[in-house]
Amino acid sequence: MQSSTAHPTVPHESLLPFASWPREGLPQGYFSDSKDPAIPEYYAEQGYCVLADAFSAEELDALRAETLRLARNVDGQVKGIDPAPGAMDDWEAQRRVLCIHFPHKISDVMLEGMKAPPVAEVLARIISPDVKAMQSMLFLKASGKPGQAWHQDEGFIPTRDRSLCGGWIALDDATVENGCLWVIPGSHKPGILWPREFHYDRRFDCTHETRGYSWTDADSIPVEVKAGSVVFFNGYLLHRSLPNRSERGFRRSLVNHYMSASSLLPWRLKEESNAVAMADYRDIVMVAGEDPYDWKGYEDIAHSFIRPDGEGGCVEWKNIKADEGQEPAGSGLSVAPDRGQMA
Ligand SMILES: O=C(O)CCC(=O)C(=O)O
Ligand SMILES: [Fe+2]
Repeated sequence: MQSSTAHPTVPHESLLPFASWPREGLPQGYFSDSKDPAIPEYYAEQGYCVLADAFSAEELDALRAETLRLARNVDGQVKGIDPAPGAMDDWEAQRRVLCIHFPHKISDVMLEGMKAPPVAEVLARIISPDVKAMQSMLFLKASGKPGQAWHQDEGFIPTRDRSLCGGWIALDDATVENGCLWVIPGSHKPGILWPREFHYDRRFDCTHETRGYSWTDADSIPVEVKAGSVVFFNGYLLHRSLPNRSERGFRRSLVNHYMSASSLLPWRLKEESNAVAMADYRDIVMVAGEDPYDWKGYEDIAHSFIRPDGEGGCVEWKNIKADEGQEPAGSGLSVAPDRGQMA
């Protein structure tokens, strides 16, 4: 497998933050200009790319301040946590939340982040001129919080043309130590969705893990990025993140999911609906170009909620009552909460 790091033989876990980067400039696959002509080919071949310095210091400050406001849940719009009492300090208020889903539905600041011009520009070049967004996640991931096991986002959010793309905006420097994204370059290419199963690995949250592909963890690379960078990754690319092992801090990131606006989106179907072929989730935000389906109008479906972080065990861990760490045969039959939205 091709690696984009300068020293692929050194175990990444033992390196200081950014130590695997070249002495001068950026690693392969990282671009500082959203118009760089090499971006589309790199993304098509490797399944990911990074735009450095996409957000200014002021924009990052605004996104972090809004992250704090949402984590405090001042107006009670985030399901799953109580509004933070006045006496609770900012660290504790943010530490209690691993990830807020759909922040763009309750925050104009997050909505603007989703539509940021440098992000839209890259998307229009790697997906299609017409781009829509349907989902967002705001990770806070304080020290000690888990990562998310190997998965492919199209297994959660199905496009019809394989155009799904994550836009992972780093609000803090993301490093191996604090739980940056890891990817298996090129794993999007077969266009296969491998099976996803329940796991017993406490390094990860309760979301199911993808298995059955031929790569190993040794083929994966960490995508360390500076705050303000955006990691773009294909919906079929195998990716994961490890726990935040830093002493005291957050690994905050706003992740938005985008796709071509010319594909229907058969996502979050109502149970009574069997008509998959024409199903089209319309709680979307246009980010670039035109919406060929604007005649359908738009809907307000998604609500903001927090992701279970596995503290106290996942639903399956409680149901199966196996010994700690022992994965029983036949696991993976039960269903994780909200699994259609975890991406
Ligand atoms: O940042 C993470 O921990 C996981 C993010 C992820 O899987 C995604 O953004 O699709
Ligand atoms: Fe993901």
